[in-house]
Amino acid sequence: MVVEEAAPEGYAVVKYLGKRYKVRLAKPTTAKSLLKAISKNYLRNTNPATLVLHTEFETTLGRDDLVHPGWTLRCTPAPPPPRAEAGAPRPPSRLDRREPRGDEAEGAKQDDGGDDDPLSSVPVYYARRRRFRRGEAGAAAHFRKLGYAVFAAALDGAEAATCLDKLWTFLEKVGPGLDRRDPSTWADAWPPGVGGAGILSTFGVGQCESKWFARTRPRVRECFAELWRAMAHPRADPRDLDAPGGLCVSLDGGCAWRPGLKGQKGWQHVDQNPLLKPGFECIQGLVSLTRTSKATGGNLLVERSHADVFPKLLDLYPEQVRSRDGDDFFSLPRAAARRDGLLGGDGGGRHVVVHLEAGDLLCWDSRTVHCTWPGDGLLDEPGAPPAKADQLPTDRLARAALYVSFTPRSLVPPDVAAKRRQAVADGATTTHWASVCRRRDIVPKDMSDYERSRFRAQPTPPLSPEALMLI
Ligand SMILES: O=C(O)CCC(=O)C(=O)O
Repeated sequence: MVVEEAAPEGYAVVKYLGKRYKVRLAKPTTAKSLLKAISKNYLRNTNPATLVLHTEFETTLGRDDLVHPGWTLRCTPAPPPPRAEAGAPRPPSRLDRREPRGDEAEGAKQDDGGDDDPLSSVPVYYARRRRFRRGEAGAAAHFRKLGYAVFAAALDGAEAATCLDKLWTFLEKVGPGLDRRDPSTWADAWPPGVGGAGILSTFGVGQCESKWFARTRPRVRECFAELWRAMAHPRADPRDLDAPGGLCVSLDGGCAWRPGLKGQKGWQHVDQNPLLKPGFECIQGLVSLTRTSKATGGNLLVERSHADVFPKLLDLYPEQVRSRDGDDFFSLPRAAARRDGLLGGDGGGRHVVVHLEAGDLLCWDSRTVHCTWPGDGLLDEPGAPPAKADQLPTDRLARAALYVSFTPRSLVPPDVAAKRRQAVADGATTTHWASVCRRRDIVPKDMSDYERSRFRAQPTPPLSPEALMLI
């Protein structure tokens, strides 16, 4: 319900479910009297006890608070989700911007940083790096040296399009009222993301068809096998790399940035516990379903940080590391990391968002410092031709990516394997590790029953024999 204008003669024009109503309104008026006018005339069956206000943030509106034109109001409990104004993307809602919940986004910040945020103000470059073909020499050396490697077209164009289509199907099922063809429906029905970073880890995303489609594409698996072979982990059985079912896949989620929702900066982290796992242990990654640009941003990586930042974390921040209680997610303490010259200091690794085509696979060592990074403020690399000044799309996703990680089965303990089977049966989403089973279904704790009731968790679909072999 949007209060569009208050006419001088004391009427407000209210748009509700696509229809305009004229409501008698003393200007400005109280929420209570506006609601009374509306409910008396048009909304007899809604419960007027609570009003939720959507301006930049949502908040609970007291019944005597003043209502001004331009505010969007929602009654609770609501009938079908109200439609936003056509065309214009809405600013992120409180759900998008809430303080991060759960461990994965512990380092994510409420706002998108700025000059006062030590890790948001480091120079970040939009970088074109070699996109290796599978089997091409050099990918493993690049991975070893810089902490990551890009594989071109792990999904071909048709596969990437299918995957994106299935991701939309998932989003539409989770958020009733969301219609991929109508951007005006996207904002209100969008599932809440983690830490404002546009990361999906709730409502069954870890088991959705889109994810299983990507996981079962042979080229994705083969790229991981190639890196594991080169890294020669001492406890991994090399026979796993070629055997059917020899690699297990992570049950993590994905990332979808609709127009108006930009990923959060400033939460640089590693996904490997510096105390318990000091050496090479995990290759994580993402399949990009969209083409990135300097405008969209994407995944930020700190080059060489697996080798020159990660090994210092335990010595520099012993208390913080120990407080992780064995969890792999470790967010760099912002001010301290900058002060200690770990990030953005002289001689430190370059912060890059690497260019990806739709279907590309980006793999990184879990010790490599990384996070999401929106497009604003990305720099051209010194000496590189300036990147094209793209516009952010308004009618399609600015970014969609599915997280994926494969691990040799010999590194997955039997009790973890049993928990993973249960997680699949439960429709759960876990961390990026296939050899650990920590759930990450982060439904924000302060989500009201009403907010929660707007979304529909999806069960695990029937899985193919190829998919079952990866669990
Ligand atoms: O979306 C991204 O690229 C970053 C994701 C990330 O940092 C994570 O899931 O650990």
